[in-house]
Amino acid sequence: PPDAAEDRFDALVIGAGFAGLYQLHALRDRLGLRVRVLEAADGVGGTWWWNRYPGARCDSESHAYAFYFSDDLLQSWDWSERYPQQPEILRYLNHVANRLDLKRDIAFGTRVTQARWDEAAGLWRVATGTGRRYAAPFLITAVGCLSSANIPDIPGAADFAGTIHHTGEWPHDGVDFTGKRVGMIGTGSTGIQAAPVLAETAAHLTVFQRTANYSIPARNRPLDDAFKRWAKDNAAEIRAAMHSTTNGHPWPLGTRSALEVGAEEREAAFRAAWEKGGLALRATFRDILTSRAANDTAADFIKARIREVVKDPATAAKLADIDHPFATKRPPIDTGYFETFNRDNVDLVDIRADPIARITPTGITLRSGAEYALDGIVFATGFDAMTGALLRMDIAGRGALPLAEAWAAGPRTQLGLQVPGFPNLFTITGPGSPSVLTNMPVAIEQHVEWITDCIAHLRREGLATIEATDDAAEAWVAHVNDAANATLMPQAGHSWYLGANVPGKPRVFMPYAGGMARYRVICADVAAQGYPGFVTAPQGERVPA
Ligand code: NA7
Repeated sequence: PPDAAEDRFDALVIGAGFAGLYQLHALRDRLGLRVRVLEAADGVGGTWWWNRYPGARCDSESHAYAFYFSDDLLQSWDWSERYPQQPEILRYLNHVANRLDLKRDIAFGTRVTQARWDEAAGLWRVATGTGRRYAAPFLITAVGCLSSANIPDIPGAADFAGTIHHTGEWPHDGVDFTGKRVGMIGTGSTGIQAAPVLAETAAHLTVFQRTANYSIPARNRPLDDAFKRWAKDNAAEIRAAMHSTTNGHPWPLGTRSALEVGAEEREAAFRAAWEKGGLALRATFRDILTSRAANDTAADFIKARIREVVKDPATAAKLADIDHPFATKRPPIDTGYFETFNRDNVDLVDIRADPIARITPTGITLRSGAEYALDGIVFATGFDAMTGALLRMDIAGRGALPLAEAWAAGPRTQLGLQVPGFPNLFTITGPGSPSVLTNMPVAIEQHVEWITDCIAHLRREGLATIEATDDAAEAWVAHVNDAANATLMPQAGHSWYLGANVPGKPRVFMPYAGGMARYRVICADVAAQGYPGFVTAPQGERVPA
């Protein structure tokens, strides 16, 4: 019997970032469904609500980091910079939510604590931290790929007398480091963005580096009116370009091999990309991510730039001692990262050579006994990527099967969108989707539209449930694996693509590396052929197990 204290909807969406906002709009305003979005935060924004650390900005270019499904949204918004900062993206998402009148259907401050498939009722029953319960036949997760903080388990952290903050859970009124000695752990995209900004206010910044990393200058700049006009006038062309590329950015990969041109020409191409900034260097040649010899030429070029920029040779050597191929971990872009180490108030500590032993009340102590006195510690240590946010919600499917059990050996999905044993559960940017290897809004639009079309199909056909088959998931996991192995990406042992950053997590290459354009075709074919790889059942009938 329906619980009296339970709110019934046609669909529940978890999360109000890019994905949840568009999913709400699509289901409510195109299909006419009664939808509720459940959002843990007190506002929209997702990633951009939580990640308020100093220097937080997007690595996609602003004109491409936006919704393209609505001309009104495109024409009613102007980005101020080539790479938008967190506050501007948050303003943009509020603009979207207001323009489409979305907030009235979002329950803020509502963290999902449990979701159970009720087979007899054909409903997902959802419990939340507020005590309010919800139910709907469709449950769609829009929880992001990088939203469950990876907090390192360092002995003594609880006794630290100063402040400790993870970048992805940053206080909304900021942290004042003026005159403070700050230690930052982690040199991924986040640490590389934060270090130059932290160094400007802190009395002293110590960067604790476990794994040296490549980074390319972003060459961020304000956008002029001519560019803003151009982007608006050419929205259709930009959209078409983003739909045609492997990475969802509006620029294609090079067509030549790095090895088919002479050393001088190659160097000139890398130089031009370095001056252009951002992700251009990865796109110079077609085989940067597939041939180790080609990759080495790009890697050597970047290492030479690091040694050129950083004045102290010992520090330069540590920063350039990079052991993974370029772009096999998410390639950061920066504004003055390597230059920061030329400041008098910044030091680099190599914790690969001398690991952190413990946090003491006054700072960090390394295994050698070296001590660093600190007033504040910043964990720029990343996320339990792709699966973390899903697994912490306590989702159970048919036969009360916990998702954690279904994924004990690594995530298993059909197209990254559905999990066998979990009828009517859709995972936007789930593991097995290209999401994190692409310009995220492009992946999100495609996922949302596919899910919306799928639900429309079910309703049209009088079908109540859809569920990925085991065989389809097995084949898709194998295909995701093959796609990864066709690149150099699995060679980066430390990458969060592989789950290797979280102790005890199964090592499975999670995102689909076959390219967004190819993925788009595969998904469209599945829909056009009547959803092979999925089982559907009419109202009142069980999905065959
Ligand atoms: P990343 O890319 O996962 O980087 C995390 C960094 O923190 C990385 O340098 C890690 O070193 C380091 N780390 C993680 N755990 C520890 C411990 N326990 N001790 C020392 N150092 C540690 O996360 P980001 O937040 O920078 O970026 C995430 C994504 O957000 C980014 O790719 C963009 O898509 C946006 P490791 O390499 O594991 O040795």
